[in-house]
Amino acid sequence: MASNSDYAATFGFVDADSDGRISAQEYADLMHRLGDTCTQEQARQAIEAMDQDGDGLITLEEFTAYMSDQGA
Ligand SMILES: [Ca+2]
Ligand SMILES: [Ca+2]
Repeated sequence: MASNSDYAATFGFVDADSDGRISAQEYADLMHRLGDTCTQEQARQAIEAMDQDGDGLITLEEFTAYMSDQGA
């Protein structure tokens, strides 16, 4: 089972500009770095699935809650 600090490390990896929020653009960039194809629409939907307050950005709290729900 992953700890919160593991989530924070993963979050920091995705948060390319280190502003404490993951945007759809950062998510798409990560997918591209991993060699995956990800359209802006797919990135937006992935963000929407994690976004709890509807601001279109993922905070560490939202990310951790989502990952915990997945049992990851
Ligand atoms: Ca960011
Ligand atoms: Ca949010």
